[in-house]
Parts: sequence; C-alpha cells; structure tokens
Amino acid sequence: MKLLVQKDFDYNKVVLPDKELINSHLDKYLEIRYPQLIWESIRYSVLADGKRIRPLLMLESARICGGDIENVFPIACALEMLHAQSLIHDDLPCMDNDDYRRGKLTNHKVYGEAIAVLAGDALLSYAPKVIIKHTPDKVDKKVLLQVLEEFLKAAGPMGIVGGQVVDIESEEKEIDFATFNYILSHKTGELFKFAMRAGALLSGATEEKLEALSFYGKTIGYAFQIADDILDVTGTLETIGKTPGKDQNSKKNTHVSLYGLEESKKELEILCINAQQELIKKNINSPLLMAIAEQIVARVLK
Ligand code: GRG
Repeated sequence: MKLLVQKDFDYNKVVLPDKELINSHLDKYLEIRYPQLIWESIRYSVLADGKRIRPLLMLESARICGGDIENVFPIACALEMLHAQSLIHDDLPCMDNDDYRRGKLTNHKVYGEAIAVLAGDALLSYAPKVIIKHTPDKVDKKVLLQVLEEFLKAAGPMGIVGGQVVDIESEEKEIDFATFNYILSHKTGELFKFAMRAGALLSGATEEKLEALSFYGKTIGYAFQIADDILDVTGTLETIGKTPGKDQNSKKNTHVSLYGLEESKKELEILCINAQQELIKKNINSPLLMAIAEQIVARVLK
C-alpha cells in the first residue's frame, strides 16, 4: 500500500479561509480585560503563528458529517487554547526548558515564569468556559455534555497530562513498547482524536463514522508525534520554530532514539497510509483529511 498523494491539492490555500476564521474567533474570545498582563501573556502564545491543525481537523470532521461549523468554533478554539497551554507549560524550565516556540521567544522568556504558569492555568479553566458560553443554543445539551467530558478527559491525567508524566518518568530509562505507546498516544494522540470526535459528535455522525474518524485522529496524532521526534533531529530553529536537539539533550525516549531515523520515517508513513485507508474503507470522502495525512509525511521529507 502506498501513501496517496492529492494531485493539484494546494494544502495551504485550501486551509487558509478556515485558519483565518479560527484566528478571528480566538481573537474575539481572548479580548483583553483586566488584569491586562495575563490576557497579553495568553494572547502572545495562543495567537502566535501555529499550524492550527487540531481545530482544522475538527471543522473538517464536522463538515464531512454534514454538521454546521458555526456550532464547532467555540470547541475548536477551546482545543487550540488547551494545546497552547500545553506548549507554554512544556517550555518552562521545570519541563523542556525551551527559549523558542512558534518562531519567537517562549512565554516565560517574555513574561517570566510566574505569569507563564498562570497563563497556562488560566487557559485551562477559560477554555471550557468558552465552550459553555459560546456554543450555540441549538446544540443538543446531552451532546455538548459528552463533548465537554471528552475535552476534560483529553486535558487531564487520563489524557495529555498522563502522557507527559510518563514521558518525564521515562527520561534516561529503558522503556518497553507499551510504555512508549502510552506516551505517544496520550501526549499527542488524545487531542487529535478529540478533534475528530468532537466534530463528528456535534454533527450527529453515525457510530460507524465516529469510530472511523476516531481511528483516523488517533493514528495521525501518533504519527504527528513521530514526525515531531524526527524534526527534533533533522530540523532547524527556522523550520521548526523551536530549539532542535532538545530530546537528545534531555535523554528522552523518542521514536528516533528507540528505533533510529530511517525506521521512524517508515513507521510514520505506514501510520499515515493506515489513516488514509480507513477513510477509503469507510467511504469517507475528504480530500483535506487525505492531504493532512500526506502532509505529515511530507513535512519531514522536506
Ligand atoms: C494539558 C493540563 C495540561 C498540561 C500539559 C506540558 C504538558 C502537560 C504536556 C506536553 C504535551 C506536548 C507539548 C506534546 C507535544 C505535542 C506536539 C507535537 C506539539 C507541537 O504541535 P504543533 O506542531 O505546534 O501542532 P503548533 O505550534 O503548530 O501549534
């Protein structure tokens, strides 16, 4: 099986309108209030130039399930806020200790550690508030509650926090595949899976479609982390927007440190092929989802 390439599909051009809509909603939700300093610090990180891959996936998942994307923006933006929070905290001296993120100085380098911690904390509690306050009334409350529960699960010790804890615990240790698998699927896979599930749930998807989209999300999320591990070795500050070589310096268990660069590239491609094939098998027609799987591979080969 081969990775399917979308001919004449200009990814950046196709996603631009949605990216602009996501950014304008984020800008609106994060208007500056009192105390100004915390909102400035939050806006500095959230509105910085990120790929917005998670909210883009959520919008597409809703579209292909026949949903109204107006219902999805608050949750898509809350997910981007949660992601930004994880980046702010991940960059702190007590975690990965990085000076650069999204091509500029990290939050704590500009605002200091105390405000960076608080910006993360504030985002974590403000994001669910955005979901509750801004999701249109026409969304079924039972569905909204399920989405909210899945959001909080993905954000907490059964999701991204759990992944990060096992990642930290495993530094400088030999770990088995089950432990490594847990790290990747929780640290990164959970937010991708949630993106696909939330879009589908809000759009009344059938159980079969929901399962297929969940599989796609968790598979490309896992692949995305392998790509991130590869780029930590092969990328530069200019291409990845953060300091390369951090994983090796902190003796982290990454796909590359465990299996080598070539094996990691192969595994990345296999996962993205599997994600594409799942869509084909379940008759889910989305040139964008096909292209995203392809882009994850293309990014590391550039
Ligand atoms: C969520 C409560 C809570 C705590 C966070 C710090 C932490 C716990 C988790 C770290 C998780 C982490 C940083 C995983 C790496 C995921 C990853 C590949 C990030 C890069 O994502 P991109 O490439 O970044 O989408 P942009 O900048 O484009 O958005």
